[in-house]
Amino acid sequence: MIKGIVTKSTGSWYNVRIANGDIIKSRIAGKIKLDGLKLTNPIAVGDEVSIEMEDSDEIRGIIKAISLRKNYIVRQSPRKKHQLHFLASNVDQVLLIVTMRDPNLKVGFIDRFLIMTEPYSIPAIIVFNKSDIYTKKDVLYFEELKDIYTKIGHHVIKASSVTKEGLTEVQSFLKDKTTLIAGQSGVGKSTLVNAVEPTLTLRTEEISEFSGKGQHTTTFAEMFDLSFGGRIIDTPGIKTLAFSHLEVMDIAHNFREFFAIADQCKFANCTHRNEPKCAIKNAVEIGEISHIRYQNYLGLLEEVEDQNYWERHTDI
Ligand SMILES: Nc1nc2c(ncn2[C@@H]2O[C@H](COP(=O)(O)OP(=O)(O)OP(=O)(O)O)[C@@H](O)[C@H]2O)c(=O)[nH]1
Ligand SMILES: [Mg+2]
Ligand SMILES: [Zn+2]
Repeated sequence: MIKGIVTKSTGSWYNVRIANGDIIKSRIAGKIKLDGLKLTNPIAVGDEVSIEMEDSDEIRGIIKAISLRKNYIVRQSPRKKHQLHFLASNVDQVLLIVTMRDPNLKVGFIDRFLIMTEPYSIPAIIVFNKSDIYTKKDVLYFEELKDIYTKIGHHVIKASSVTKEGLTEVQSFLKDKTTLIAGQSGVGKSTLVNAVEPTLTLRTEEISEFSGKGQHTTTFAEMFDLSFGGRIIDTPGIKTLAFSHLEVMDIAHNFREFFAIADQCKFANCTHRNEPKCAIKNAVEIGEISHIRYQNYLGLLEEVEDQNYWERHTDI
């Protein structure tokens, strides 16, 4: 058996890079499950796998085993509600790319995304991209969001592949790390990667073609080496993030600044809504916790509860 790292996953076949740098196109033997969860793609980019070589012309490796993962990021499959979809595994950090315009930043998107990285405390660097097209109002809103996320321990960078603002900073974060690059479709993920790593030529949308609708240009997650050290995983754009596989407490535990003081709430199972003597509501009132984060939190709770309600009541 040979060990390698999965550099590309399409769900039906996988590229596995072995020690000498060769890429072996591989498939899975049998069924592989993750903690009993249903996955659309049981193997993630970033997985360390053991393969056996096979004598055939097209697909040449059979994945026999997956090494224990240090961490992983999963989301609900956009197509199959009851299945999960791997974004990547064994990453050091995530570069979450957003933009105020083209496409407009969806309210709550950042907080929804962070729900996926918090279970393993994967550091997130939030890049506000396309700063070259921000209006004065956008910049003010950016400053406000920057304060919110910096305060809870995330790095925030304003960047543009057009003016090159922030690119050196992005580069210094990427150096010697394995970084998942994620964000809504059309925010400029691939363009930014190409700009900080000139040896790469990831497919991007032409500026003139861009409709603001955010078509998917990158279709599969793929890992690339950086010439200055480190690796990145370019991923397809995220259209929507749903969380029907989660419970109310999963949301509460993954808002880090809420979790940090939740032991001061009167009730141990406080959901921080209408309960008396709630430390989180108090912190929101005195401005210690961001109002924006709190509103997004409430929205997520409602969504998770609605979904769970309908699931329980359609099964009977
Ligand atoms: N104004 C401006 N446009 C940009 C910038 N970066 C990228 N774009 C444009 O935004 C569009 C989308 O860029 P991509 O790099 O393909 O976006 P992506 O996030 O990789 O998209 P998907 O692969 O579909 O998820 C293209 O038209 C780019 O030219 C930027 O810094 N400023
Ligand atoms: Mg792309
Ligand atoms: Zn509370």
